[in-house]
Amino acid sequence: MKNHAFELAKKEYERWGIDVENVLGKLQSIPISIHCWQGDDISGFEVNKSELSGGIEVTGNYPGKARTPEELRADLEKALSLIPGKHRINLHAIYAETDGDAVDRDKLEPKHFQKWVDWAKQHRVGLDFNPTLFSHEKSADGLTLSHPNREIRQFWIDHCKACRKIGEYFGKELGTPCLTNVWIPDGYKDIPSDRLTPRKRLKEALDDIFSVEIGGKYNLDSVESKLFGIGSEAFVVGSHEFYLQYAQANNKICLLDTGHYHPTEMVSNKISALALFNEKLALHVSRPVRWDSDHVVTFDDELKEIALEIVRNDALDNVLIGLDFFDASINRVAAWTIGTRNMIKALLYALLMPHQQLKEWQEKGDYTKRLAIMEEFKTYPFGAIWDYYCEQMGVPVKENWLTAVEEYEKKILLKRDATFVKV
Ligand code: RNT
Ligand code: ZN
Repeated sequence: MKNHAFELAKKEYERWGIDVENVLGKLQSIPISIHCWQGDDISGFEVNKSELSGGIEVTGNYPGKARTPEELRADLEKALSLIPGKHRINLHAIYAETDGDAVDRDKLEPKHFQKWVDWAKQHRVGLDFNPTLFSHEKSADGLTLSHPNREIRQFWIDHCKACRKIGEYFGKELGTPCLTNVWIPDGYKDIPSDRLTPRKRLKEALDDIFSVEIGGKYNLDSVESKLFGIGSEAFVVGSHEFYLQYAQANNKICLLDTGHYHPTEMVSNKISALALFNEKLALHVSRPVRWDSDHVVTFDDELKEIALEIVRNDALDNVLIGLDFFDASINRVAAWTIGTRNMIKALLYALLMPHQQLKEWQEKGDYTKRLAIMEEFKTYPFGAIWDYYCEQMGVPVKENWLTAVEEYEKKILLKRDATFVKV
């Protein structure tokens, strides 16, 4: 049966020379790295679990949080069944499975992630990875790789080295390179009397971590900066300038988290600048609300602008798109579904634009036309193409995915927490 809304919409875009079928083919090939930690509020499965720390916060007590690897994987499967396309899952070191043994982070090995790899193979998803330098007694004072204490620093260096090997294992096993991303919480609550020394220590620690040759074929290394955290308001060791320079000088990938800049500073505006000097860059797409609050990604202007920058600069193969949000005040499977569908939607929106013409008008100085057409495209029948894409990919169209989440909540999630009464 013909989908009339789609056929009509397609004609509208074709008038501008946009090949909609081709766009949908392209969209299918863009993997989004979905962060596992939305499913359990960044708890992980360590035997000796510590409270969440590192200046990040998950708020809310919605029932149904995953408590075991099996639950987390089941929840991810549910979300993946509602998201069009083939994607990746982003793990943290605290999601290791150690069979009840307390294995400290510097001793982690690929075998502790074998179940994740088996699962990823079964579901044909790639894996990305992150060492966890928070929620641990050795990060209790807010310092890790820049810690003045040599032993503590060494512990975290060893952890990061172990994680790069795990990343390599993921890449080898799954046939797609793993992005292993280093983010540390290090910073000070109040004005430092010395900014240089901790930064020097961080630089040396990173040099040590990356001194182990782990080929780019299976493992890609990235570094993620931050502006401030809770308890590190005055100073963060791994600032944007620090990592931008570090990545540049050491051939590492710079990872930009959209919540890690000043409120009016936009990551969308940084992509082209970085793309000129780096073969690859990585993103943690998030949504800061007044601070680095990690709200679920919505289909807002900045998300669209990020997607536009990636698409119009032909950088789909160079930008590794990952998500980073955690909201415990809503259904967690819905959070994944909403945020990831929005990221894909934004890419589709960006792919359905007459970029060539728009660029030409700018070059000619015809800013009237540039603005007029960019504005008109905002109300082009993009929704009909999105619905058709979902249908073709075998996932629920429009808000129908919500019914599946509600059923899953009733049947599975609410049973996890028998004490919760929904009002
Ligand atoms: C924290 C960073 C970091 C974490 C995850 C859990 O501000 O954004 O990426 O959110 O590693
Ligand atoms: Zn992040």
